[in-house]
Amino acid sequence: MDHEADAHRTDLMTITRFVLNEQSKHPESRGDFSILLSHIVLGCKFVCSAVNKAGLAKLIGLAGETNVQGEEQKKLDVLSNDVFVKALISSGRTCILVSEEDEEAIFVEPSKRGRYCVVFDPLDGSSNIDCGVSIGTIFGIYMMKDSHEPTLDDVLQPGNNMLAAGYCMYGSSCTLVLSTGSGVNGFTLDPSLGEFILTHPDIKIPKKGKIYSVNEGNAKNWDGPTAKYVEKCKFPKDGSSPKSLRYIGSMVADVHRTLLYGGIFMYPRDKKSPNGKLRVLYEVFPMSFLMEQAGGQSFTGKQRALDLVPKKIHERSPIFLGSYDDVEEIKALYAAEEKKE
Ligand code: FDP
Repeated sequence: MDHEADAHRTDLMTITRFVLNEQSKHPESRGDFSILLSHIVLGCKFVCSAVNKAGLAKLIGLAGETNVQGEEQKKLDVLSNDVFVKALISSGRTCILVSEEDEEAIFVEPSKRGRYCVVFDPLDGSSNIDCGVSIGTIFGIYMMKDSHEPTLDDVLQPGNNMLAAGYCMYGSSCTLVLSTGSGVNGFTLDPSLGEFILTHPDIKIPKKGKIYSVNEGNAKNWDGPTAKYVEKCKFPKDGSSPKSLRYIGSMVADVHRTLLYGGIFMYPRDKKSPNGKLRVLYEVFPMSFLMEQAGGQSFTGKQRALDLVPKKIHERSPIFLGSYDDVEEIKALYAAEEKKE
């Protein structure tokens, strides 16, 4: 009998235990962050359960409202947003919430206020809900620097100032990927225990990948560097094999695959959308934070993504993120283009 293996199997590292371990490395910590995270985890479990029951519970369908981006909201979007907003406020640790689903930021009333600002997309990839494709929640966490009255400027900070970021993917399994600024760890929900268990410790993205991920339907409107890069992926001139194309159209799923297998995920600017499609605060920043923490890079076409300073809470930005070497190539193409201009 392999006692060591058995001990390993029975000694489960739950996300709660993991976060408490991390907390113990900071003796000055009052446990506020652990409490906040436990409320986010609860939100993820709730949404996971709702997503799994969606077809049965007739939750799928339009709720008859339109969100800030002019998209029709699904019932699951509305539900997920409600769940996260309530979970975050009831943690007593938040002061400002920015959700993809709400036009205005939510300022938590003083009696329930804490020091953290949370930016989130409660259910990203909503066009995939009705056909059962993986969708997810994305979040980023900032901390108020001092105890002033909260203002929008507290969330309009560069991604570099984020304290933590993560996503939860509702797919063939429910996976929560988290970084608190010292590496990236992945946890899988064990439905029988109702606990997220550490299954992907210290995720590192391969330095170079074999996959590119982009909506090629937009190719006719791409700029020069994006078009050149994709051409190189398909027809490499250095004797290497062409890259494979994988595009789910659900950011969490596409980024998750990129993180584990390597490669590049792109949502570039194009003639129709000069700022791309993805939102800076709750899509670009959290995913860029995770990529850098896993050893990859993230670039907007002009600069390191985490250096952006958003002016509006629902601002968009082009994004190229993934394996270090692959992002280096797109950076070189943009640098060459800039020289020509
Ligand atoms: P969706 O429109 O389904 O909500 O920002 C939302 C997002 O999905 C991302 O999850 C996804 O990466 C992207 O949009 C897909 O956009 P395209 O359909 O234009 O490719």
